[in-house]
Amino acid sequence: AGNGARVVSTWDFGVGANQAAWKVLATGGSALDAVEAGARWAESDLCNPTVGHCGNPDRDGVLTLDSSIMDGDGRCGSVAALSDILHPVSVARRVMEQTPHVMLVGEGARQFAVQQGFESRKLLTPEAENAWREWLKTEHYAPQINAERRGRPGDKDNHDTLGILAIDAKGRMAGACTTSGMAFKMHGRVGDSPIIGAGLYVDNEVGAATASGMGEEMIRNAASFLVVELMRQGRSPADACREAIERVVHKRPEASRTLQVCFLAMNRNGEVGAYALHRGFVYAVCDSRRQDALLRVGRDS
Ligand code: SD4
Repeated sequence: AGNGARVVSTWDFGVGANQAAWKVLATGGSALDAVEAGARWAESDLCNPTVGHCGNPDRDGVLTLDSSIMDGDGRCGSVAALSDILHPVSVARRVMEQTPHVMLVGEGARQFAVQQGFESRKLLTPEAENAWREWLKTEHYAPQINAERRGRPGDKDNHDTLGILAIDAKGRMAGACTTSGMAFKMHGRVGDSPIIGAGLYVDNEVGAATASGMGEEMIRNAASFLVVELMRQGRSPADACREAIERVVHKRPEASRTLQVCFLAMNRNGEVGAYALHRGFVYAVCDSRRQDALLRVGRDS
């Protein structure tokens, strides 16, 4: 399709997510269907210790998933601390479409998913359980900067979320975000990914933004909303992401030395930009010209 459709995703596994989304966009499908398809791909990816099925558990050994989805017309839905359901992004979409609410959490979210026909089953993989048992030996919780990713599987990076943004042939935008959150987080901890405005924000009139990295910093700064509002004021996607990073640093200069924060944005014209606090952030772009582009962004801290 030589249409103006485009999809962008965080991290190297974003290439696969984009390709799943592109199948929808290339045949004239909606941005909303595309981002859901891309996020579902990541959630079933058997090599990813930070999203969906193969995610690492919390410090109590429980795998809890966070996800959100947002349409450019302002509709949105999310789930947080959801257990035993393979596709949280699809549950988030049901929350958006089938309930008067935006967000369901924990056991209530799981019960809703089951009512909606999702299968409930234990998801923790043997690898994730081993990683957790290993972690229990020291119980040392120290999220680290995503230094250069070392390739997968076997990659030990503690945090990587799939954030995916799309614009379809009709110029409609949508986004989704899905993650198992920080490995070995406190039980009940919710990150930015399911919080509309923190890990994800989409507005057809302006553009869309998503975040990856230390979720607490995104929540503190309403960061994805901030990126979209900066674009509304006329910044390019890249400039908006850079300015949002500067805000994070300004608020917590000390913490910023050791935390990673990454933003990815696309405006309503399909222009893409990204920025990260530290080196190592990559993002994937897919449109009618290229389906597997992976771009690097970042700077030395
Ligand atoms: C979180 N933002 O739960 C997620 C984790 C992440 O790259 O994105 N890591 O805080």
